[in-house]
Amino acid sequence: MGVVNVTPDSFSDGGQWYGAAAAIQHGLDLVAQGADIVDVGGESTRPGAQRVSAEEELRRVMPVITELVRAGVVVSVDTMRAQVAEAALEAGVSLVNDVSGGLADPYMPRLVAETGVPYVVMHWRGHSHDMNSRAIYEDVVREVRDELAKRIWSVTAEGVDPSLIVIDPGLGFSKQPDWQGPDAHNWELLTRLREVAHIGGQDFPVLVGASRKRHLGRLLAAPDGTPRPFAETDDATVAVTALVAAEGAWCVRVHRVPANADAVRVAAAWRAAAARS
Ligand code: PMM
Repeated sequence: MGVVNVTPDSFSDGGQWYGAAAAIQHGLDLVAQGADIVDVGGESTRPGAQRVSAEEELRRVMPVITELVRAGVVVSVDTMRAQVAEAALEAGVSLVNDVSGGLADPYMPRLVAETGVPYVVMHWRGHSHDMNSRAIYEDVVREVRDELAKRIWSVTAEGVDPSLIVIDPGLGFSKQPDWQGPDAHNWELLTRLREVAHIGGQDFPVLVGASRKRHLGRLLAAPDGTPRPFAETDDATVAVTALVAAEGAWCVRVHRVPANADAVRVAAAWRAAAARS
């Protein structure tokens, strides 16, 4: 899954694809580079971000979604708002990626249920403006899994087909970016994805959004502790992609597609060979 953030302020690529024409071209480029899905979002979720209005979100994403769908691209909409998801679905998106897992907008699960599209339910503890204050866990894997289980029960009670749910541990969302010590939340989740995804006796498909996140910049910090800038963490993202794809992740959400697409193919060959032996 390649990312098109139509925002002026996203964490990793804010402003680069803010204009519709640039965003559309970028989406087409991502597909040419090997993306199976293009994820279009109009609201930044970087830590500390304030919300934009639904009107502004629609203004940003709709021209891009409409054009990419027209070009035959499989598009997902990255939104927490049912109003935006509904317009995007009418325009032909194939998947709803809701980082709040149905918590931000009570109308979202019913809409998804009615349209019968795959639904990415991410682990989320609240909006970005103060999400870091919620990054407190005794056992991050157990708590993320339990909170995802509650979301799954809740959205299936609203009619969402469980076979269309994809779960996401929500890397960087109310998670500390440390790479060692008791608060290495993202790394613990990454290394125990199978446990996170085993809910109610079922193994849910998993989407991983590690690309350019702060835990990579922290890991690769300079000797004086300055984090590596996010645009220089793409190689580390590829390493994570190879590892989680080999573990069976369903999808990785990435900003730079080519090397990640190669890593996914390596992992697929790896898994196939392992299954034969
Ligand atoms: N991360 C961001 C935005 N949308 N969606 C899913 N499902 N998972 C994620 O981890 C995720 C997401 C924020 O990243 P960006 O602003 O760098 O694109």
